[in-house]
Amino acid sequence: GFQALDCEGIKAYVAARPQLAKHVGSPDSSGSWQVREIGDGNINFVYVLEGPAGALCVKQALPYVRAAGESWPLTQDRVRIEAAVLAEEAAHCPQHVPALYHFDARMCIIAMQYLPPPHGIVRKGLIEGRMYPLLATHLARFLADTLFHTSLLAMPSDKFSANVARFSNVEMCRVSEQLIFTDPFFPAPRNRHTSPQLDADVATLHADVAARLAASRLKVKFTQQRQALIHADLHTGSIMATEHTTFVIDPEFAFYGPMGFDVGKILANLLLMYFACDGHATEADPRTQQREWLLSAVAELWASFQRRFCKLWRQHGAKGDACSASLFDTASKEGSAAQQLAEQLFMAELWRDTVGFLGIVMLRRLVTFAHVADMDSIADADARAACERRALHFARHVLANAAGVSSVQQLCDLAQAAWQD
Ligand code: SR1
Ligand code: MG
Repeated sequence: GFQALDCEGIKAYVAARPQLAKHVGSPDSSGSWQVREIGDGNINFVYVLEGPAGALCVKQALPYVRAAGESWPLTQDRVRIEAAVLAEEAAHCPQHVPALYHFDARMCIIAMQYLPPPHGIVRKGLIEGRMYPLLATHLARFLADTLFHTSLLAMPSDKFSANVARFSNVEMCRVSEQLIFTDPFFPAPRNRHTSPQLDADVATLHADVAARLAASRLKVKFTQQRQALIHADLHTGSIMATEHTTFVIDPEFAFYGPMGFDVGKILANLLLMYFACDGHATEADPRTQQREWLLSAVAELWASFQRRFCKLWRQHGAKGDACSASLFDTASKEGSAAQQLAEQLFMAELWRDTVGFLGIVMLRRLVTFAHVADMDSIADADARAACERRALHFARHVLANAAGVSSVQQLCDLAQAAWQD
């Protein structure tokens, strides 16, 4: 049966499996291996093993939420999902996904490629003031490649339906439905906001009919729309990067859902950091450059994603082996114009979803369970409250008025105006 392992247990587990041990060293050398638990997320325990031959990352899912303890049970099937999704993502975008070496359903363990320093969690890097020149381009590529290739645009409907069933992740989705779409509008038991200065703002949110209506529309979309295999937790804590490389990790929430949720979630997290920048400013580094870079990353990510996705659509359509992808023969002038129209309509709807999702995702990180360190780590309480309030008002505005935010430039202008408030 299942057994929760500690550092020594993980070492013995790996040493007993030659195919895993080879990444670290010979089992005989296991006495000299270093093992440490490095998980800083809300859900799992993550270990790094280092030995004479190299290093390995091992993740174990316990039957509860790490950040809440045993009072909050959580399906361990999330490990199966994570293993299957890592493999699926790697089939479409291997350069941005860590290699999966091992999956053990009984012990709820996966082992994967260790990403050595200077790789680090992007959220931490951003809080320290780092910028990642290739992050937006890489994430756009990851999103376009994984979302396009797992959608109906790229495969026939029988294969698509089988995928939807294979990646069913009902219990993890219910966590997101509750925390993201419902709890922001009620004094839910697990809710908290860090700064008491926000008491009145939170009370206003609980009575905000327009924001709640927008959130319920998005909740329906999140629950019903089977558009592509989405990562579903694509925040800056789910990304490891250097200046040159980017890896997306932790797809345990993945399922067939709306593409806009992935795009919106990552944009939301870049914008949360944008609003947090002032709270981390020092005389030596006023964070002006980082703030500007974050907005340019938001704009670049969307533009680059759109380009890449439409390019894949055209390339795939030209092969003529899919269903909706081959609606138009782009070799002809008429077909090409029709395809362009199809792309515009598709992207207009996706953009509206993206804006709404980014609004609700920002809100929940400020007022429900599981915050972001970008805000929570701001030491000065008044500075933190000011950052949080600007983010909250911006998020509420774009959530309730998503249809009126017609371009990524307008989104960035709104963010800048909210920051200047
Ligand atoms: C109980 S889970 C809370 C949050 O942690 C994960 O990283 C997801 O973002 C989830 O919403
Ligand atoms: Mg995670």
